[in-house]
Amino acid sequence: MTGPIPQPGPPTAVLALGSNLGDRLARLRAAVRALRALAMSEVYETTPVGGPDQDNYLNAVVLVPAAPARALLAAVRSAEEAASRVRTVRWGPRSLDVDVIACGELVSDDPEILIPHPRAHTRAFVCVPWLDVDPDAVLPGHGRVADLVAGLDASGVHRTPWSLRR
Ligand code: PH2
Ligand code: MG
Ligand code: MG
Repeated sequence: MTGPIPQPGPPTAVLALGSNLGDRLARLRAAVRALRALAMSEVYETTPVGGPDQDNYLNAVVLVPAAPARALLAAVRSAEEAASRVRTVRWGPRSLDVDVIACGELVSDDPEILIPHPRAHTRAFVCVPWLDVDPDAVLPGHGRVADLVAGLDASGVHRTPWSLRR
């Protein structure tokens, strides 16, 4: 084999962001700043999956420095609270939802913060943007994210021209 030896980057956690209430793009951008994202995906407009009849989401995935499960949960909650999130209906409309998807090989069976996220492998609105920030991503227990995407219905996931940077 020739060529440079690939250097692993710093350990990161994968967070999925979603918003379908208010100024969706502004909410995601504020979350990216609050969470000190190291890398960010494109922004996708997505058809709601599950829950009541509701408006389309904007979804994205960001990488943040790896941390213990409870520290990730605290960061996520504080970003959600800063977006004035109110918890009402499960899977219902929300100003900002931040879910911890994975953190390397970390497994958390803490009911407050399950890692890896138990439904991530079924969600094109998570797996498609994840590939933007890590084309070689692996979801522990489910394999390569690129392979998962190949088997998911991504017809409701549309890349937008908008950027999380501003
Ligand atoms: N989040 C949910 C339920 N359904 N659908 C889309 N398209 N995007 C989401 O972020 C989303 C959803 C629960 O958190
Ligand atoms: Mg969610
Ligand atoms: Mg959530």
